[in-house]
Amino acid sequence: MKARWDIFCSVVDNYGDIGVTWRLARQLVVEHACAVRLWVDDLRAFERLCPQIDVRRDAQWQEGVDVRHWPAEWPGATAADVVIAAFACQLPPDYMEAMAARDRVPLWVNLDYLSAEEWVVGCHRLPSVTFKGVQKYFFFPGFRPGTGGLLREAGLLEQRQAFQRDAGAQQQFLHALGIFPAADARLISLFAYENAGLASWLELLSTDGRATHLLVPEGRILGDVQRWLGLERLAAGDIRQRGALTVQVIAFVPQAHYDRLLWCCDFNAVRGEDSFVRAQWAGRPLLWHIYRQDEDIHLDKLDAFLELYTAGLSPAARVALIGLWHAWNTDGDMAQPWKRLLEHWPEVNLHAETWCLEQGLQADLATALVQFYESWI
Ligand code: TRH
Repeated sequence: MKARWDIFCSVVDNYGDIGVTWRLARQLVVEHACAVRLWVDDLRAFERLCPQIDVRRDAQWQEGVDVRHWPAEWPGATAADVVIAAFACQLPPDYMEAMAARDRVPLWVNLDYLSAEEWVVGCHRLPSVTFKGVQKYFFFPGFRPGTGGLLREAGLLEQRQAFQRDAGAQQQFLHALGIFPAADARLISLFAYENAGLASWLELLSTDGRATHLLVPEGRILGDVQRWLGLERLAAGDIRQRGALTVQVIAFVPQAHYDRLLWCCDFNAVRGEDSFVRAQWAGRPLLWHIYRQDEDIHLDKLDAFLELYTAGLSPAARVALIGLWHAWNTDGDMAQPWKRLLEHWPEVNLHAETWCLEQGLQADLATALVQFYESWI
């Protein structure tokens, strides 16, 4: 009998909640033969990442996953063997009653936010609250040994490396998206929240000795791009040139295509959680726009990651990379930090691949969850 898993996803904002849970659900089905229902409260957000989603349907199969629209009422709910509440979302009370009513209570897991902080190791897999005899556990993704690891599909790094070795495949992929960068241009993707520091970076890129082709998926940073270009409106398909800089707005692409886009680029600006991890699997230098939290606590999270990520760099490259990431996350001036990073480009480039391969040695998150369940039963 296949183990039955229920994953609950409440879309708080943006796309990270659904991005992570959809990826996890597919991997559990494909690689671990689990029967997975994915309960999502916002199918429109889901549709952006997975255009096959029919937003009018309450139940549908997508890539082997039983996708359900989270209903308002849960009469006659049946609970699965493993219940994942993603990012501390509240389970429906009737569903919790169904968990408690099972002959064998389910494994109840809170899949937490990703953090490189040290305390995560101590809290990973610890018991949390109980409900009528059903125990909930913390499960922390992470970069350090002793955490739940990162989402990484089997063979992902090999696929990525093969794609990056194949110039023809990359060109074909980019052309299909309407992207035709000049042969010597630096290709950069830009997925970020609003950022007042963007103008200083674009200004510098436009006066640079080397051409840059900047790909901007439609989203929150677009307002800053428009302002810098002095335009009222930008939309997918628009291309504008300022000096050495070509800015191209592209439509939001399905999740698998976004991976390939990251693999094609020389440098990826990413945000939140899932794109941040995918940029690391791309093995290319990256810039993280971390999700802002009250009292700037996100900056501790940023520094915790930087400490780990830059440990293998020379002191000068380390200072350059940290300087750039700090500037980006404090709406600071990007011109000088970018110039400094370029001085260390070969080292930073090589390091991105080394870091990726090192992280790839750890068990991936889906496997770690399955192992947790197996040891729990
Ligand atoms: O969208 P994000 O900012 O998401 C999250 C949420 O805000 C969440 O509430 C918060 O807690 C978390 O950040 C820290 O960034 P993220 O996590 O990178 O999610 C974006 C998803 O969208 C990711 O799965 C990649 C996908 N994507 C595409 O599929 N196509 C695209 O064209 C792009 C740009 C992204």
